[in-house]
Amino acid sequence: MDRLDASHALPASLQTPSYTPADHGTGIFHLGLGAFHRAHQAVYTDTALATSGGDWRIVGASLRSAAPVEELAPQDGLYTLIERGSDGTRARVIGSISTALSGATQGAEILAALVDPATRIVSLTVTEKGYGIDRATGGANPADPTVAADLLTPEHPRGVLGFLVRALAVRRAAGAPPFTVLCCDNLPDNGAMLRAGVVDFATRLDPELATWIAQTVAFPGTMVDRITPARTEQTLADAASLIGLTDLAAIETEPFTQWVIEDHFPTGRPAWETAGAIFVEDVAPYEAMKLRMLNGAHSMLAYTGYLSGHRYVRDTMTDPAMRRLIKRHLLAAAATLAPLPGIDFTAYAEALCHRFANPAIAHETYQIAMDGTQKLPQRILHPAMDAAAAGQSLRPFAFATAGWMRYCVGQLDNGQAYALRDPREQEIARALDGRTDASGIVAALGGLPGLWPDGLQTLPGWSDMVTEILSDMMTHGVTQTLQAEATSLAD
Ligand code: CS2
Repeated sequence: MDRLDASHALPASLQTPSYTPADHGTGIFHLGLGAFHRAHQAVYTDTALATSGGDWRIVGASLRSAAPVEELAPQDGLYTLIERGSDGTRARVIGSISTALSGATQGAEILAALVDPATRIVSLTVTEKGYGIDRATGGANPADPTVAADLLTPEHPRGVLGFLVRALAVRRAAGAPPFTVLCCDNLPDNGAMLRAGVVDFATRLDPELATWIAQTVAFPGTMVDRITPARTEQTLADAASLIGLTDLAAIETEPFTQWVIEDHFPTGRPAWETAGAIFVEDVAPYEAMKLRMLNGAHSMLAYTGYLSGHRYVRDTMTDPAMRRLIKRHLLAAAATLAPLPGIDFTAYAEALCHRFANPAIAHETYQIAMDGTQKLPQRILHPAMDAAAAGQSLRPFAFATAGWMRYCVGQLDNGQAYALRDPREQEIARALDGRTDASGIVAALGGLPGLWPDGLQTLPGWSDMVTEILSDMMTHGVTQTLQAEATSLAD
C-alpha cells in the first residue's frame, strides 16, 4: 500500500481539505507535534483555512521525540483524524500542517522558522513538564538540564524557553514585531505562567530584552479540551482501510472538542471561531472548571482505576463503585468553582460522565496516571484548599491524594511492579525508600518540595484522612477500599 502524501487522490467519501494546502503560506509555529495537537489546534486551523483562508498553515517541531517528524514529514504533513463516538466513526484528512521539524537534528531550521516574520503565532503543547519552569517560583528552572544548557549557549537553544527567548531576541534586534505566544497545555493561568517563565529566562541573559518581552509580547490564556488517547496499531489499521493508503501519522479522538481563548492577538490570528473556538476576555474560570472537574476526576480515576485493574477510563464507568466516586469527585470539584454565567456545572459533570463512558475510546488509565507531580497541584491540591476555605468536605480530594500516594509505591496489590513515569520518580523512590506503612508514606511524600500548597498539610483533618484512606488501600487492597468508600456515600 502506498503512503499518504499530497500526490495521492483521496476517496470522495472522505472529508478532505476543501482548500489547496500548498496555496496557503505558514503563519503559526507549533512546538509539540503529538496526538493532542493533531486532534485539536491543527483541526481548528484546518477548518479556519477552509472557511476563511489566510496564510496560517503550521510549521511544527518536536523537541523531544523524532517520531512525529518521521510520521508527518514523508506525508507532506497530511494525516487522518479518526473520531470515535458511541454512534460510529468519522474520518477526516487534515491539511493544516505544512512542515515537521525535529529538535534533535534541525535546531537551525526551527530557529529560522521562529524568526521568520511570517510566523505570527507560536503555539505550544509540550505537556506540563515540558516548559522547564519551576512552578513553585514561577521562573525558569535552572536545575532543568535543558534550561541550564540554554542559559549557557543561548544562541543554540534546545528547549522551549531557550527557543522562544532566542527567537524573540533576534526579531527584536532586526526591528521585527514579536509573535504571539499561545500556551495550549493543561496548566492554570497557562498564558501568564509561560509569560513569567519566558521573562525570567530572558532576565537571566539580558534584562532589556526581558523588559521588551514583558511590554510587547502577548501571551493569551487558553482552555483546551479533547480526550485523545495514545494511538494504537488499530488506529493505523483503521486509517489504512478508510483512506486506502498507509498513514503512519493517523490519530484517533472523541467527537467532543472545545477551545476557549483570550482574544489578544496583536499580530493577527486564523478565524478559529469558524471551527467553534470561543473567544473570551478572561479564560481563567473556564480553565479552572476543566482542570478541576475533567482533569481532576481523570487523575482520581486513573490512580485508583489502574490499581484496581481497570485498563481503560470507560471500564471505570462500568464499575458501580468507581462511577459513584467519579461523580462525587466531579460535584466536589464543581463546588469549589465560582459561578460561570451560562454554564451549568451539573450538566457539565453529566456530559463528562458520558464522555468518560464512550465505549469506542480506549483511553488507558496508565496514560493519565503519568506525571502525577506535574498534575496534582492544579487538579486536586489547590481545589482542596478552596474546598476547605468554603467549609466543604475534603474527603474527595483526600481520597484522590491517597490514590496518587498508593500509586507512587509502584506495585499493584498482587506485588506486580510498574514504572511510575514521572519526572520526579527518582526523588519519589528515594523519599519512599521501600516504606509500606501509610503514615511513613504520607510523611515521605509530604516532604517533596514545591508540590504542596502552603497550609494544605496542616489543615485540620487533612493528613489523618489521607493516612486513613491510604492505610486501607495498603492493608485491604485498592478494590476493597473503593467499594467501602462508595458504600459509605449516602444516596
Ligand atoms: C488527561 C488529559 O492525560 C491526562 O492527564 O487528563 O490529557 C485529558 O484527556 C485532556 O485534558 C482532555 O482534554
